[in-house]
Amino acid sequence: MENGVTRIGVSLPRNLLEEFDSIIKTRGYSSRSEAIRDAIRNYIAEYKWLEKEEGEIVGVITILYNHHHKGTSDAIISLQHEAVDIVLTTMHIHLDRDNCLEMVIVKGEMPRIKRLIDRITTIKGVSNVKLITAIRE
Ligand code: NI
Repeated sequence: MENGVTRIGVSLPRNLLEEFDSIIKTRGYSSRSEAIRDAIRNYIAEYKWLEKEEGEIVGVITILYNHHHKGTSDAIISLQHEAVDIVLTTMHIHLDRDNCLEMVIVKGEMPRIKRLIDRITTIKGVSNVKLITAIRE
């Protein structure tokens, strides 16, 4: 068990919190704090997994973003141009009026792919970035 408890205050967009609350209600969490603790543990586990991966991999980076947000799609495209040696191809799907899903197929050394993911993740307007690595024999 974790020792000690620290209280933190977090500012969140209202719609993000409403969505979170609706999901945790469906999943039966007794408190918002418990759900947030679980979400943070998952975030840490995912990051640690990403850190452990090494060597050359083939994978798909999925990027969800709001295309109304000024500069977001330009920034995503620029990063792909900078990493042209590891980006094999890109598929862009206009999900609805606001959101785009971009799937970038990458092949290269994990540290470079991680760096690309970190940079995409911090672009304003990007709401979700995931890496799916293909299993190779
Ligand atoms: Ni689009």
